[in-house]
Amino acid sequence: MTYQNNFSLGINNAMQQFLLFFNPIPFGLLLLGIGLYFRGKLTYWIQIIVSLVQSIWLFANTLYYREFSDFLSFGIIKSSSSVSNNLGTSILEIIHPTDFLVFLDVLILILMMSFKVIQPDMSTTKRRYGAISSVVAVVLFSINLSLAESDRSQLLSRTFDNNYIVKYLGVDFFAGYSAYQTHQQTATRKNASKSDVDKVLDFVNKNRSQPNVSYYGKEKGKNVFILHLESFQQFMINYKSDGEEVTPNINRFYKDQHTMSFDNFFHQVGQGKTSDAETMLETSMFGLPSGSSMTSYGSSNTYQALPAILDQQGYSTASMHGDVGSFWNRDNTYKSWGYQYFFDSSYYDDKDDYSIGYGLKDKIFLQQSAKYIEQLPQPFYAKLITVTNHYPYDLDKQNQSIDKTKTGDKTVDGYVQTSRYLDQAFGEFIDYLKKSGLYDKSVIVAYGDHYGISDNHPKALAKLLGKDSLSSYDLAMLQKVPFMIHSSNLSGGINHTYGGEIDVMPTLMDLLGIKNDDTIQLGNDLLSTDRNQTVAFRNGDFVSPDLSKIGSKVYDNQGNKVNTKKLTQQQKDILKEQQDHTDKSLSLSDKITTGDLLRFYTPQNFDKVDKSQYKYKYSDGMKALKEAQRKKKTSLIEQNGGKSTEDLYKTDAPELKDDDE
Ligand code: GP9
Ligand code: MN
Repeated sequence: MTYQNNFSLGINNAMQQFLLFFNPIPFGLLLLGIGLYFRGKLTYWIQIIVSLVQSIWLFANTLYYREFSDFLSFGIIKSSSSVSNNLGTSILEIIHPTDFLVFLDVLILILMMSFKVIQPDMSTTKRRYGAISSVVAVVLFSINLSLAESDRSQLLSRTFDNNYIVKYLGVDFFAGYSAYQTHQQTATRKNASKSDVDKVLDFVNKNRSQPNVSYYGKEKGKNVFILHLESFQQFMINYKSDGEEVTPNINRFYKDQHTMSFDNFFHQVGQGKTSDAETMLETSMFGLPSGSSMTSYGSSNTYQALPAILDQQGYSTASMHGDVGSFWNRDNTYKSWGYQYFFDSSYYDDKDDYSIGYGLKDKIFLQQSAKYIEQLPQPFYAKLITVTNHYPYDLDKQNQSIDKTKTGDKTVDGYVQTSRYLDQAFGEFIDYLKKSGLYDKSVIVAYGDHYGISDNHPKALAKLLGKDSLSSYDLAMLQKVPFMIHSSNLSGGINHTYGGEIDVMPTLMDLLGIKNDDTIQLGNDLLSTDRNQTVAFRNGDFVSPDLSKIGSKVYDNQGNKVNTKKLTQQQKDILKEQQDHTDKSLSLSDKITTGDLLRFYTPQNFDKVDKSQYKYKYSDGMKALKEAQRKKKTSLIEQNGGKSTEDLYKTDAPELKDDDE
């Protein structure tokens, strides 16, 4: 019942339906059978405890799935210290009373035992029953596994999607599998060697596209802003709610004559959500099939990340975010990526009503960021991560300026309100950049990190889009997020190339004129003319300008299902090549990450990052910033004759108005 009601596993045929019913049995038998190795009452209590543990596992997965559309892996549990302190904010909103029904069996069994409705039969619990049930369990599991493989080959060797594993083999198997994987992590790193890099280089060099001569180096030496727009989807661009434009400022930026906007740009995140987006943007590597690459490997791995590369080109580099530094293990990962500064929530004034959900409200966060931006010696690379437009899309009354939508789905209806708020904050920030002069001295990149409304709300989403229903193809197209590059010397327009987050780093490096012909990156420059336009999703699906593969189905670019048997040989070859490209990109990315392969390879002109040189504690960061300004007198404040530009920043944040009075 939990499978059917709480997870969307994409059941396509009778076999899958059958396996969904069947797969709890082998493991149920195996685990409950443990009790049969014991005698008397103990048998029953062991079985009750086994039931309880399974119920807890199912319960935890139900809650986790509701927010992340995925299962709880041991990778995530292992990293929970950095996630848990924030997850609490929305957990109560996730729980449904019916979720507790998974404990019903345990409760009934305990009552029956306590009131002696069940009388343990001391004479018949023979040990061989334990052995028999174990053997039967193994046999049933073998049947399960071979039926699964016949329906979906390479199920376990590819494992791009945890949903597949649960659909075919069950949540219990998934638990064991994921525990095993975590244990393997340690071993994988040990087993990796220099020769593994050759295969990677082979692929990467073939995939590398030629930079476009009309763009290469065009933005050399300019400041770079990365504006990370939380959960902001492409469909919000020019979207009207009840006739009212929701995000006028972002829309204006999108259409600006100096903005290159991409309308076939996809997020490619997995379970790591924001952290996956950051990983792709700044390392051109994918996140992991499960868990977050930043939390699992960010502290220990070797990287050749964008901040480090720019640092070595004379840039100041900073990430700013109104949440605690430990979230997604940023405080460690950023050191490996070579960020000189990480202005986390400890750098920002926080009063009672300044924060909501995961951190500082965007208007307050961006306004306070100005005082750090103006101190960075130019050129700088500054990433600002917003967060108010985050599930569950709550916003206090005083900040609401548009009505909720009326789909009836609580998770969905606040989305336009927080998007509007994000838009206003964005507008205020852009105004400041204009007034302070930074606007013309900077490349401003703005992008949405991932979906806001997950595939689990198809009905509400369809209503928002004015459609009757949404197909799998429609849902895949809804994974588009805005990607915009603004600079006063660029001529803007809408670029239709297919690409995604993995492609941002090579694009920026080419624009900035940084040699990029021997690095290990899995994306390619969005402005190149000879680029591969197959966009890999983290689950192994892909989309492209022609054919797309979603789930087990192939679609044309109008969203019609394609009968692959009727394709021409040439089309079949292309399709296969696209699947290979997708599989290879993902699996090589995983090999690089899990084997920490970059420790064996350093591109020319790149100095290995020394993590120990970075300290992000407030006092250390401020000391370093002071020192940097003394050495290099190119910060905005310096150019402004030592006078702060903070008063140029205008915000209508109601929380700050109260302060003045
Ligand atoms: C928290 C924020 C949210 O710091 O970046 O991350 P997400 O839940 O979107 O992955
Ligand atoms: Mn996010």
